[in-house]
Amino acid sequence: MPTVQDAAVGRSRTPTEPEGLPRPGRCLVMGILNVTPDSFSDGGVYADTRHAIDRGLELAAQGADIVDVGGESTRPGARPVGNEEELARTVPVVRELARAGVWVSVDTMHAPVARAAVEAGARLVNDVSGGLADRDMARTVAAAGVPYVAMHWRAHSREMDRHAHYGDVVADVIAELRSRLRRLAEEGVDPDRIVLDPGLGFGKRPEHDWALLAGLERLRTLGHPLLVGASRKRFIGAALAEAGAGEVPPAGRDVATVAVSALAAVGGAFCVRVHDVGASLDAVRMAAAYAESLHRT
Ligand code: PMM
Repeated sequence: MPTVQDAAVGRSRTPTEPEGLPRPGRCLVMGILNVTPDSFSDGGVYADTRHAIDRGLELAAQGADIVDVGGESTRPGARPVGNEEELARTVPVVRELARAGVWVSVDTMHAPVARAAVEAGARLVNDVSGGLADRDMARTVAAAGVPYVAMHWRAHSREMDRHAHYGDVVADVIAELRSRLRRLAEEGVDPDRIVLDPGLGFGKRPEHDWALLAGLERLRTLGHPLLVGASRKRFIGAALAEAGAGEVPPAGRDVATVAVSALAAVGGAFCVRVHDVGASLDAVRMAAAYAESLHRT
């Protein structure tokens, strides 16, 4: 992989695997566990602790490299829940899964939740705001020394659709992520532990999501591993409808998601975040075999 110049830290970097994460030699699969009553595709399904723990164990048994535990919905228009509620939803689940040997990440924008989850055994912090929603997040992650997913984000869910305006969306997302990287480095986050995410569906219309998916190679010039969160999202539903499949609700988009997982892995994604782990795991395995044979020819 070519070495690229990372403007955030002013030194050469190769976009390889970050420290502190599993290394299976293929794109990682992160299983989604939303402990929420209102997430867009699985809200309410795993809202109680016991049920959520069982689902997390099931995701791990299906082969998830990481199980991503979230306690606050980020669906368009969603209302914030407050730290107490988010802590109560996530920490017991994180603790039990970590105790069972599962590699757990916590999906939160809030530093107190990230801190408590890491104390309970989470090994990764997944922040859809890339540190913009809580000014203590960067310092918290730096102190915890865990890998950090910084997603491209412009505004909270209730207003993000108003911010879906771009020139060249790939160039704009690269510029905004680069400025995030600079700030995160200034606040002490180890660049070798930062994973970037273009933030599909967050302040983006379907055409933006497709452009970002097709632009992974350009995004990789940032010099960091990329996480892609496409699972069941609106742009997949829009493409299905456009292609004549009719209105497909989120829970019916898993097969299409698997295809997108393969595309993302072939495009060089480091990790895909999905609801249906088993099928995407096979997809990224096929992508690895394909990439391997491309290298040989
Ligand atoms: N999408 C959602 C939640 N968390 N985290 C990352 N890093 N990337 C994403 O694209 C992302 C995320 C929203 O989807 P969900 O409600 O199905 O979890």
